[in-house]
Amino acid sequence: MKPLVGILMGSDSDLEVMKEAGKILKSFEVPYEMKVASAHRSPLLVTKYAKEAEGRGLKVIICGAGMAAHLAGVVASHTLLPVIGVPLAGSSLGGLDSLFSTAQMPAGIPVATVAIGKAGAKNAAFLAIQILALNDPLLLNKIKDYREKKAKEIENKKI
Ligand code: RP5
Repeated sequence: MKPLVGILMGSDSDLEVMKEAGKILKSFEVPYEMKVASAHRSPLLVTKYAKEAEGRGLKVIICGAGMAAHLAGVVASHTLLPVIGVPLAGSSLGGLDSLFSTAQMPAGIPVATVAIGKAGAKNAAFLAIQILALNDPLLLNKIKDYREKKAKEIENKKI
């Protein structure tokens, strides 16, 4: 199946965290692709990817990057698809640097920024699923079922 979600990351050192997004998408049977493309080390590749994404059928792009994390912002500047940014830790600033770099986009070019690290990677996938579910009743039911299951798990917790 053609991928609906593109997961980009600035380095293969980001894979350990960003694969969490892939796991969630897979569990909801949402086709996705993963690629390393760096806004500073391979800027032409990032530009090409972002410009061609919509034409290739992608609906949402998730970008994970650490340090001076401009990947999501650069991608967002080249496409009208929704872009979700995952700030990654790993630097001496623990991810605060990437959080600010990803979230603090000037007005007009939005990046939907999620939490730092694995929780953010997972939430990026959930947000992508919710965006896709706007036009996909089956996917909407799946996400509703998931939420109900999670709520029941909490209700049934014994401590
Ligand atoms: C960013 O710099 C990447 O997204 C990564 O999080 C960070 C460090 O990259 P490596 O030096 O590990 O390749 O561009």
